[in-house]
Amino acid sequence: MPEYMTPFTTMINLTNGVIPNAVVVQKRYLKDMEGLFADSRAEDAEMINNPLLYEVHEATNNPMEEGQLRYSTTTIYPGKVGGEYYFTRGHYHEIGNRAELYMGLAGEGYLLLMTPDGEINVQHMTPGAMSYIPPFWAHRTINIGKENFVFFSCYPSDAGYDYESIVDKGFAQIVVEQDGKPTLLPNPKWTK
Ligand code: PAN
Ligand code: ZN
Repeated sequence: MPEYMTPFTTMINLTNGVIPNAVVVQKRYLKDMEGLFADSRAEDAEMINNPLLYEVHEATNNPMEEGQLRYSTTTIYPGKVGGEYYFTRGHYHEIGNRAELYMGLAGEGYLLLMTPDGEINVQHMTPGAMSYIPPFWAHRTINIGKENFVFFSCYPSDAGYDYESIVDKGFAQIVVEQDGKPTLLPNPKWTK
């Protein structure tokens, strides 16, 4: 006989991403992102202010076992470091074949995806956009607007996070403001 978990419902504020009874709220400041922005001088200069770039509200602590799901919201604040829009650290899933679903709730962002070979894919996310992250793609979200960019994520509980590969190599492309528009450029720090 399986042990039956009790079903439950979580309330989510669809405009600001707040989950009132979140089990974990993570706040990521610039100092948590050291070395990730392409313009190191701009990053160093901004470190004095150490702005809050984004926060994650985790709705559950469902068991980290195959078959279970977890879900969360992420709010990325508007801002730039050396012309590069604020983004999440980005990761591969530790168990590489685990997929994920994102849904845009407020504001405007890019979902930047990359295979281990450095192939890049970009999805434009606005409220209602449902973006699928297939297995094995690294993923990072970027606020390309002037308002908070808020999205919902749902992922297998056992997916895990591989941040180290991104810290070591970065993403092959960056998103910077050029002529007032978000523009993809090769990342000068990228190493294959
Ligand atoms: C998301 C991310 C969240 C924050 O829930 O964890 O948006 O991004 P980083 O984890 O890269 O800092 C997700 O993709 N979970 O698997
Ligand atoms: Zn993920």
